[in-house]
Amino acid sequence: MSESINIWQLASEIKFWIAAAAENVKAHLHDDLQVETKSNRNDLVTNVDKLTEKHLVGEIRRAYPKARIVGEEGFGDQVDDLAGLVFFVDPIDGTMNFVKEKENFAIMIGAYLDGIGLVGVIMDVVAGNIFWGGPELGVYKNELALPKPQNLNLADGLLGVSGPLLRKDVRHMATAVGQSSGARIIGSAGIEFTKVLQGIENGYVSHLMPWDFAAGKVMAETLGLLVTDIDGNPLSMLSSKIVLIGTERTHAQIVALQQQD
Ligand code: 2AM
Ligand code: CA
Ligand code: CA
Ligand code: CA
Repeated sequence: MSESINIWQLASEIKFWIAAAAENVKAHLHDDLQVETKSNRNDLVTNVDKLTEKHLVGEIRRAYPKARIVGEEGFGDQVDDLAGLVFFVDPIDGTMNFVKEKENFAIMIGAYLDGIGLVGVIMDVVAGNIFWGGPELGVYKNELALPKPQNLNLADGLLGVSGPLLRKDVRHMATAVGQSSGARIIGSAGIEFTKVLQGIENGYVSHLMPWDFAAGKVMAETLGLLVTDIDGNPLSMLSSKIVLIGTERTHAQIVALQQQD
């Protein structure tokens, strides 16, 4: 299948699908939402999450009928291996923000071939910025190519974290925040990834599922950032982990904190 994939075309298609989905989500931003809880009261899904995933999955299936799809809300396939072309779809990343803030949420798709990232796209829906790229493309914010972020130390910049990790110094994250210039808790893995891609944050740590990190990982690695689990081990695209993304130095410093105990 690989010889038939044009990566620039694949990126354009994904961008087009996501931009159209974003317009639709924005049009319904202030509608009454049907909100349900999933694993706990902070883990939400709405009718817009489901409709958006259904729509994106339909577009992918039409263009790439042989590909398999891992979708957060269940409209994709049961995927137990990474052979061939696999799309990871997160229809609304930051559903709590979508419901409460009406901003700071993203639509994300990552495309992988035999487990290797080809293209990642993250759209910050309300800000209207689309981040896209991959190893053969470079990484862009809209039309602008992003440079490699400076290799800054933990002490010299902001650290994105998810709230639950700070409640009890889980995995020394409160300590890590104390060593940084400050914590940022945005509530959307996708938006946090875009901050690190732009060098606004030096790193980000959160317990994530593959659809939360698939798109961001492709772009981050393209820019020389490291994306692993919090102990520094490679991620699996088939399981959840506490994910650490960072500049080389920040990454090493957070991994070193884990080795203290
Ligand atoms: P989601 O909105 O697509 O569920 C919130 O801190 C960030 O973590 C969001 O990107 C959210 O994605 C993600 N996340 C992953 N697993 C989660 C869970 N069980 N509960 C809440 N957010 C989760
Ligand atoms: Ca969710
Ligand atoms: Ca998500
Ligand atoms: Ca989601």
